[in-house]
Amino acid sequence: MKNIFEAPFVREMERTTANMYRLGWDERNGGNISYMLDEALVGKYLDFNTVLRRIPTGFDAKELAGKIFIVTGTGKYFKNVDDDPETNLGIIRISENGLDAELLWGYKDGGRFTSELPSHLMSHIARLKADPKNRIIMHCHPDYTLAMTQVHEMEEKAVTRTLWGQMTESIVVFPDGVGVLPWMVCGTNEIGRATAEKMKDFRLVIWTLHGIYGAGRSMDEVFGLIETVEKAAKQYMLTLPYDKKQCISDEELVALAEQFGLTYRKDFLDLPQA
Ligand code: 2HA
Ligand code: ZN
Repeated sequence: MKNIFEAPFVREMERTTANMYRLGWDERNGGNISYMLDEALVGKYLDFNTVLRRIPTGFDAKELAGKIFIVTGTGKYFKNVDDDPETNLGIIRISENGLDAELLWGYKDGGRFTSELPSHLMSHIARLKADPKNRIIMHCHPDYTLAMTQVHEMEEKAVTRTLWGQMTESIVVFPDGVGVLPWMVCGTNEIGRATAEKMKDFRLVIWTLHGIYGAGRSMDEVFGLIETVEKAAKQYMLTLPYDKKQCISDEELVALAEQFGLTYRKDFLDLPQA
């Protein structure tokens, strides 16, 4: 067996959580990541016959039966993952009946996966239908995105249009736009179902007065999505007190979309009917 502490997926979780903490996206125990792993790769590091504990998932995750995830722990701080991955992370396999997570490694202090696991697993199910190569769900609390949810109308066409209008990269990076949920109690199956419903159409879902969810094939993709939304929200919030002279117009967004060959949410723009 190879050394699990040198596994690329453990290193990726360490690096990513450290970067997110450094950017201020994950205060205290804020944020969580789940990353669906390749079984053959995990098999080089762990013995699948050794199940350390069984932990109820809290809902029926049968659609993911047998799938293996590395997941941040509940109550754990992103700033500590790099120093002690075996306590702050866990590797789980969804049981055949979908009701349990079989712990294969980690949560060394008796801990368990993030309280947001239902939102994560339901989002994985939704994203895998939209993109079979999806692997990662990431949640965090970036400052300007969060601030924007206090002052902006929280409707997805309006939020997406504002973010696209702030800077050129926005529509290029998230041409599919952002989904929006109203404030809801977190950690519940209800917010999980609502998030997953949005994930059918969006890789990004903003939770009003809470944070953001991102989905993608790789850490770079998801991190980059959230980073770009946060940067656009920062432009919006930094310029909010001033008399704004311009933002990118609908016609200019169309020109960008054509230049980059984007499949984008045309219904989020107000263009004259052709
Ligand atoms: O894990 O961010 O939404 C802490 C949270 C809950
Ligand atoms: Zn949160």
